[in-house]
Amino acid sequence: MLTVYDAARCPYCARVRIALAEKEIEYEAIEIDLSDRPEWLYEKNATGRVPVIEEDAWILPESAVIMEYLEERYPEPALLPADPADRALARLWIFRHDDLTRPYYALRRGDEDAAERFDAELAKLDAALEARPWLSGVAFGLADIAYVPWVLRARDMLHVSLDAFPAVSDWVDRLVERPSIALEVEVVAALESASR
Ligand SMILES: N[C@@H](CCC(=O)N[C@@H](CS)C(=O)NCC(=O)O)C(=O)O
Repeated sequence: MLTVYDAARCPYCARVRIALAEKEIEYEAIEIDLSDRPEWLYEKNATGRVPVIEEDAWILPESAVIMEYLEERYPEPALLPADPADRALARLWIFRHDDLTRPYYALRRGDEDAAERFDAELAKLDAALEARPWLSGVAFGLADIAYVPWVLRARDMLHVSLDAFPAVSDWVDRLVERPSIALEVEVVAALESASR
C-alpha cells in the first residue's frame, strides 16, 4: 500500500492526490499539520516538506518527481503524451511552474504588484490554451495537474476573477468535470470555509 504524507491546504500535495485519483491508485493519506510538523517528517524528507510518498519503506519527496514516478510505475491511464515532442512540452510547463506560483504566493502575501503579475501569467496560460486544449497538449495530463491546484486556490480562496481569460475559464470548466479535480474543488471549499 502506498502512503502519502499529505496536507489538504498544500497545492503540491494536490498534484499528487489528483494524479493518484486519475490512476485510481489506493493509498493511505497521513495528514501533516504544517504548523506543528512531526520531527519524523525530516527523516522522510530533509526539507520537512510535503508531499512525500512511501511504498514498502521506499521514500520519495517532490511533487513533480512523484508525478513522473507515478506515471512510470502505474502507466495506465497515461498522463503524458505519447509523442516525445509533446512530452517535452508538458515537462517544460511543469519545469516552469514557478512562473505562476511565485506571483500566486506574492498575491497571498499581499505584495503590491502581485495581482498584475498573476494576471500576466494567467494571460500566458490563456494564450497557450487557446492554441491547444490542454497544457499537456491534445489530452489532459500531468502539466494540467501541475497547474490547476494554484488556479483553483486563486479563484476560490483569493477571489481572482478568471473572466478576462476565456480559455483558462473553459479549461477550468472542463477540468472540474473530472472526479479527481471535483474532489480538489471540495478540498478548497472546505479550506475556504474553515478560514472564515
Ligand atoms: N518543491 C516541493 C514543494 C513542497 C512544498 O513547498 N510544500 C509546502 C506545503 S504547500 C510545505 O511543506 N511547506 C512547509 C515548509 O516549507 O516548511 C514539491 O514540489 O513537492
